[in-house]
Amino acid sequence: MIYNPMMETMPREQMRALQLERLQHTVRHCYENVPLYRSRMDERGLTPDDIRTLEDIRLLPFTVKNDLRDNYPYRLIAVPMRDIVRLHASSGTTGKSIVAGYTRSDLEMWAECVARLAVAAGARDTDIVQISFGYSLFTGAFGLHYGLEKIGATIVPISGGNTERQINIMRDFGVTALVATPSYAMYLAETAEKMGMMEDIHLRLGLFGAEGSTLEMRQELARRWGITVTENYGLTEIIGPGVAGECEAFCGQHFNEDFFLPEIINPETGEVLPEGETGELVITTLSKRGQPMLRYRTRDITSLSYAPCACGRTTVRMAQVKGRSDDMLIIRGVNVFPSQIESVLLDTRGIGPHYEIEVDRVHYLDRLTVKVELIDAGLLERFSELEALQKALHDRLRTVLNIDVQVRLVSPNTLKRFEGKARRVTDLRGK
Ligand code: DLL
Repeated sequence: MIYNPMMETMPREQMRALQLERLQHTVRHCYENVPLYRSRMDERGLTPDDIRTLEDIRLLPFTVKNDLRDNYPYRLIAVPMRDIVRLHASSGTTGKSIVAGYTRSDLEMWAECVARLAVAAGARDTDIVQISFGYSLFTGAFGLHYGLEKIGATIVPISGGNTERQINIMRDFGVTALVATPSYAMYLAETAEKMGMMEDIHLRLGLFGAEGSTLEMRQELARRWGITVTENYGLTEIIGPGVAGECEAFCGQHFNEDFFLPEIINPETGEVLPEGETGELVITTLSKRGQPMLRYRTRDITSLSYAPCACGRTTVRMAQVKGRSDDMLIIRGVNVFPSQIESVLLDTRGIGPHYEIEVDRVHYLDRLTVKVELIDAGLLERFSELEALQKALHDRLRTVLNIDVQVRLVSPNTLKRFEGKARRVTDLRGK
C-alpha cells in the first residue's frame, strides 16, 4: 500500500520539475528572510534568479551544524515568530543545542512525511503503536506520533523509560507496533524475556530509527521479538523523523523527495558524487517555511539509488547509514566505524548485543578496547572456552578493521543499557 501514490510514484522528470520549482521558491525565501543565507549568496555574487536548473543548486554554499549553533536560537528562522507554532531542539553531545522552528504548514508536511514512511513500513490503521521515544524537545516522539495518528493507528504515547511498565502496557494494550531506537528495542526485548512475557506480547512491526544499527542488530531484533524490523531516518535540522524510511521490499530508505532534495558529496572536497557512490549526505528542504535549510551537511555517510524499487515507489532511496563522518574513529591512521565492530560482535555466537568501545593512548600509541557481554555467565568459569572465544573475536576484528583490538569479555548484564540513543564509544585521547 502506498500512502500518497501521486507523490511517491511520480515519474522522474515530473519530480525534477516539481523539485526545481520548489527549490527556486525556497532559495528566494531564504535570500529574502535569513541574513546568513543572503550574506553568503552575496559573497558569491549569487541571486535567487541564478537557480535555473536543479544542478544550479551546486552554486549554493553548504550550511553546517555550527551555523545553527552560531545563530542560536532563532536567527535562521525565516518567518515572524508568531507564525512558529512549535519548537524542537537536539542537544547533541557537545556545545549549544540545535533549534528547529515549525510553522503550521511545516507540521502538516511533517505528519504527511511520517504517514508515508509508516505505511511504507507496513503500519496500518488497525495497529496499536507504542511510542517509546521521549516526548520532549527531541523530534522522535512527536514526529512519529502525528504521522501515525494521520494514518489512523491507535497511539500509545508512553514516552521513554520505566522499562518494566513498557512491557506490561505492551501486553495489556495489545500493542502491535513499536517505535523506539534499536538499542532501546533491544533492552525492551531483554526485559520482556526476563519478565517471561514474550509469549503474551503480540508485536508484529518495529519502526526503529534515530540511530544507526547494523543488519546483524536488526536481524537480532527481528528474531527476539518475532517482528518485521524497519528503520527510518531523519534529523532535527531538516525536520526530525520523516526524511526517509524503509519499505516492505527492504532495499534502502525512500526519500520524501518532493520535500527534501538529497545530494552525496565527497566530505573532504565538497565535490558532488555520482549516483551509487558513498559519501556525505547533503539535504536541501523544498517546502519548509519556518526554518528552511540550504545544502545542509548531515555528516551521515551513505549512497543514493534512483533504480526502480519492487514496491512501486519511484522516489530515490538512500542506503543504510554507514556511520557519521564525525563518529569515525581514526586509530593509528586507520579509519574505523563503530558499525563495523557491531557487525562482527553480533555475528559471533556466545556474546550478547551489548558492547562498549573505548579508545585511549598508551605510550603515544592509540589503543582500541572493545568490552562485550557474554550470554552465558558460566563461561567465565570455563577458562579454555573463554580464551578461545576471546581469541576468535580478536582475530575477526583484526581481519575486518586491519588493526589490533583488545577484547574484554564481561559478565551478562553488566554494561550500560540505553533508553534513547545509545552512546557506546568513549574516546579518552586528548583528555
Ligand atoms: O534522531 C530524528 C529521528 C527520530 C529519526 C526518530 C528517526 C526516528 P536528531 O536527534 O537530530 O534527530 O539526530 C539526527 O541521528 O544525523 C543520524 O546521524 C542519526 N540517525 C537518525 N536516524 C538514523 C538512522 C533524529 N535510521 C542524527 N540510521 C542523524 C542511522 C540515524 N542514523
